Amino acid sequence: MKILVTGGYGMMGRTIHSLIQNTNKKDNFIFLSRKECDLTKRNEVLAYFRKYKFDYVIHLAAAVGGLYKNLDSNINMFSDNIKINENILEACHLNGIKRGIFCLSSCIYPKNPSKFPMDESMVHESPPHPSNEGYAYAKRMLELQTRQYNKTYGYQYICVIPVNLYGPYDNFNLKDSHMIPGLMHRFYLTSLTGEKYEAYGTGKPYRQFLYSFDFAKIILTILFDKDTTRLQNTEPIICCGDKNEPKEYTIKNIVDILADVMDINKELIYWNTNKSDGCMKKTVTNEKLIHMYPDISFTSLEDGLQETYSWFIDNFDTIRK
Ligand code: GFB
Repeated sequence: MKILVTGGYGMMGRTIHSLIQNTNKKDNFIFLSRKECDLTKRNEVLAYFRKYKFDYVIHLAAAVGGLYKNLDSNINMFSDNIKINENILEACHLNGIKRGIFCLSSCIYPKNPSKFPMDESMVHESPPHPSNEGYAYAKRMLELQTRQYNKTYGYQYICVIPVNLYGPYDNFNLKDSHMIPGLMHRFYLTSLTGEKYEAYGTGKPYRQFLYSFDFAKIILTILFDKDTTRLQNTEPIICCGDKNEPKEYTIKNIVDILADVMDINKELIYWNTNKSDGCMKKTVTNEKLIHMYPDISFTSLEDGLQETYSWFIDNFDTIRK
């Protein structure tokens, strides 16, 4: 059995790589980097798939970034992701790949949904938040295309929709990263200068979080699920970081927890309200995932942040920043 992991050197790719190292499946995986194959180039993708003959695909590769990267690059976020997804799906179909995991994100959901928490049926209900509409519409098209392939050919192309992910191997770039790695990196640099700690926005928006290792376990559980009926014509599956009621935090809650983890004096934190808040709330429910896989467990946000910070400090010289 041969499994392709696109985005093999991103946070989730490296996390899956780390998880399978001590298993008997490790030689079945091929982790693809953008240096080996430019997924926006159709001919490169088709040639790469013809060469390796994969049985499964875990499609994680995407043009991604936090709120501020999306605000700056909605054009490329749409065009690059549309090309990547179209090329991967065509290559999967042409090479007879019948099961795959395709990664979306909770930020593709409607800006003004009919209800909270949102569930899998609401992805296309109304327009996404304008801050990342390029990325959101490209990923919504991935959901549409996988559903069409499943209906037409009986494939099991499963879309998973994680809430905000964080963990080791993340991109800690101060400008383009997501909130947790961006804050962690900036707070760390500030701690070396004794100046005040800057957080962006008002701190009022709500977010949900999922630790990268928990998400990697969910992906592998679904991929190797032997109960094919459970996965037939499966709509997307939302993946949050908790078992019961959706747990969401304000950005300020997160900043306070992170300050405790990093042993920072909260009195020295100030909010730069010239920076956009982005989407105020995008609460989704895990209910379907827990019904399908009741034994899944989750890492608490405090533990996940502690593990991420320890990894960040230990690997500071080589991390993506
Ligand atoms: O993770 P993030 O950048 O993206 O979070 P989104 C942005 C929220 O965190 C905003 C606040 O409310 C920011 O004001 N924030 C506070 C910060 N300090 C910082 C900081 O230092 N850096 C950043 N980045 N934010 C993304 C989508 O939305 O969600 C992406 O744009 C992606 O497409 C991702 O899907 C999962 O959660 O707002």
